[in-house]
Amino acid sequence: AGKRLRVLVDMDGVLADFEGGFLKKYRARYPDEPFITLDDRRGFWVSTQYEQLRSDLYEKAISIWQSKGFFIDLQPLPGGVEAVKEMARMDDTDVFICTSPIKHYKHCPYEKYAWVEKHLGGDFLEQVILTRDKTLIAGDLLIDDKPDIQGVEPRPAWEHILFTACHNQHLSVCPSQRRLLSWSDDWRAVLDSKRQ
Ligand code: DGP
Repeated sequence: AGKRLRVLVDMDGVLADFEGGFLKKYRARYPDEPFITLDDRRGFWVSTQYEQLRSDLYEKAISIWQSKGFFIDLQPLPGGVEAVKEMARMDDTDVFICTSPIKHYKHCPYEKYAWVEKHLGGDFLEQVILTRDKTLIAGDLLIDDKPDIQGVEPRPAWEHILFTACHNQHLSVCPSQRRLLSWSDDWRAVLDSKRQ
């Protein structure tokens, strides 16, 4: 009998449409300011690219995800909720949602739990891990759209599967790094490749 497989799934950019939600609310709040289309997004940090566009847009970008309602209003990315529910039903498989809250804690942590309850159900709240350091969390796989995941643990237990997002789609990552292009990609094969 093989051991159980533990899958860590990121939230923003993997299950929840952070980039789309940001752009929509930014344009609604600042209709006269320049913006970056999703096609033109480069780099993980939204605020960094807006700062490069014009320095005062840094604070305006941050104001969007610090606002009440930002995280709970994020739309699910296609197929993500269904994939995670299917993983949770698989034999010998444990799935956790592993997400880093922003440091402006007034709304974000609460709304992340509320989002999970709304889209995955109350039972799934057991599976939520909020951490600013994902290297400390032991798992077989971490499905995440951030290209460089670092923390205090130099040798994390997981293999990072880079989930394709607007900001990382043009990045050439090292050949050993595996990608999931979307939830239509063969995530079941990725899980199977880690089973013993
Ligand atoms: P995670 O996807 O779990 O690694 O969490 C990263 C969070 O940071 C997520 O909520 C998206 C958010 N984020 C994106 N761009 C920026 C940025 O420029 N500054 C900050 N503070 N957070 C950002």
